[in-house]
Amino acid sequence: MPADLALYGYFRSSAAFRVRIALNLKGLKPEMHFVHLRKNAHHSEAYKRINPLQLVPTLVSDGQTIGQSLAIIEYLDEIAPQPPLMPKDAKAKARVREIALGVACDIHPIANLRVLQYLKNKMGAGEEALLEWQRHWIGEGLAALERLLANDPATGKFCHGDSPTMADACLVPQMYNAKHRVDMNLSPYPTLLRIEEAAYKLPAFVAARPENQPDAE
Ligand SMILES: N[C@@H](CCC(=O)N[C@@H](CS)C(=O)NCC(=O)O)C(=O)O
Repeated sequence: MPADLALYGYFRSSAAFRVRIALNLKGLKPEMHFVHLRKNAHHSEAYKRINPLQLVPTLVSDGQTIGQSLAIIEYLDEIAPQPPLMPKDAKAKARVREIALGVACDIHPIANLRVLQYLKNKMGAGEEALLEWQRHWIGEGLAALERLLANDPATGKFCHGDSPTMADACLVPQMYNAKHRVDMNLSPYPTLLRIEEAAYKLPAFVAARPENQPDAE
């Protein structure tokens, strides 16, 4: 267990939401630093030194900075193995990563703040077009995940088996964004909704929600 742990995040960030879920499941309480994305705090010189990519979250563990939510979650799983968020079996681990990356690589980046700002400021997209963009790409991604999970016997109460893994830590924040940020109808994704419901029965997922953070506005 590291002597000190700090998390740089933002209440609305779904990548930080993933890490908060993992920390809560493991009972870890890092020192929290809030990076106000809407006020461009992630572009400050000070934060650029902490995370050259200028994105949240960043974990600092005994002086080492770690960016990328999935790298952080796998790191946490190694330093605090209980409860495990990654299966041991190679095929199972690949499946958990496949689902997690389905969110983190194929859905989330296309609707990220900087992409939306570019579409708005450089391409002249209006509010309706921005919403349409997000709903389209999130819908494509969730439909793919629904197909992946629906008829696979490896899917249990959660994305993989009956306990939460890194896959659930990615799926639940993406569902939150779809529902609360862009007001999507999620009924075409019954398996995903069922998993989300199971997740929110656990306090670790509830406590990680944006509105439950100290910097929530
Ligand atoms: N792949 C990164 C993505 C991190 C990311 O995109 N974070 C968003 C918040 S959810 C951010 O910092 N956005 C700032 C921006 O787009 O300017 C991860 O998984 O940590």
